[in-house]
Amino acid sequence: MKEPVPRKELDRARDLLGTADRIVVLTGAGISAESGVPTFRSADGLWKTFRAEELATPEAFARDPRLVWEWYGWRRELIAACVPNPAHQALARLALADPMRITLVTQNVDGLHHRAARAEAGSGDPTRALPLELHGAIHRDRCSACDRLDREPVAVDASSEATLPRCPDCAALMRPDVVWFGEALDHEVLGAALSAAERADVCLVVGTSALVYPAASLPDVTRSRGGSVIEVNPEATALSASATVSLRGSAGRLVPEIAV
Ligand code: BV8
Ligand code: ZN
Repeated sequence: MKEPVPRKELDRARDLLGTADRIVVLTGAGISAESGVPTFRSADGLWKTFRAEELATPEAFARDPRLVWEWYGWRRELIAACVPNPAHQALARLALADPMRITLVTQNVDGLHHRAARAEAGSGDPTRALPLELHGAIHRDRCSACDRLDREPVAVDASSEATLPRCPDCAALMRPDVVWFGEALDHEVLGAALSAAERADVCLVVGTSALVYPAASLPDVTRSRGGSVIEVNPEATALSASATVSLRGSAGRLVPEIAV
């Protein structure tokens, strides 16, 4: 059984967040773990069973688009059965309560922050609680050649290369609208995330191993400008030693306690 987080550390994290004028939040796969979405690098992670570093690359897609689509089709179905957890909900409430103060940034492609924002906004406008998606969104397709986007793609039939989705405009293969290794992030999205990190008094980092760049550079940007870094993670990470407060626990339990 994990040690409970000392009350003093929780209070320190809550005070830092409560008194901050501007907060940037960076989430990774760990925030969705309690929703049932496998993470990448933990014991039962995606990267283990699917050699994902070979699959989440343009080279893999060029070499074997059917296998890559089979992996994404499996992940899409798995994610469709998952729901946001109290950590997503608490962050959505925080952002909706004071949108100018909070910028949500996620590495995740699962869309669970969007679903939490819409649920928490009810009949209100969820826009302010929608995260900057640094690595795209798994449920969208885009054309591998032109700029065609499909926001509501039909289920992919990855049984053969002939049944893979093709662009209605140029007939090239469609691909998941995610950023693969070796691909550049959308420069507007990354620019907005970096400037939020520069302006932030606090960077709250939830559920990331902090290994993937440039996403993992966000907390360093806040700290280099004199801001604080709060980490929520059941394990120590590359970030833990330099964090102002590193809370050793799960997102679903700790985020609703400190993001109030
Ligand atoms: C770029 C989308 C340049 C796809 C993803 C050497 C060779 C080649 C490249 C590089 C290299 N060195 C560095 C690079 C750059 C590379 C990189 O950083 N590689 C790493 C692995 C070293 N980065 C890139 O390639 C990026 N692009 O640099 O482009 C460029 C510039 C100009 C022009 C051309 C090119 C693109 C990176 C994006 C890759 N795409 N995803 C898909 O999802 O299929 S990354 C993938 O990893 C996911 O997005 C994921 O979010 C991300 C990071 O992983 P985490 O989220 O941290 O997940 P992880 O499993 O690792 O950790 C989970 C954590 O949660 C753990 O710490 C665990 O303890 C914790 N946890 C578990 N349970 C809980 C919990 N926490 C809280 N509560 C719980 N209950
Ligand atoms: Zn096209």
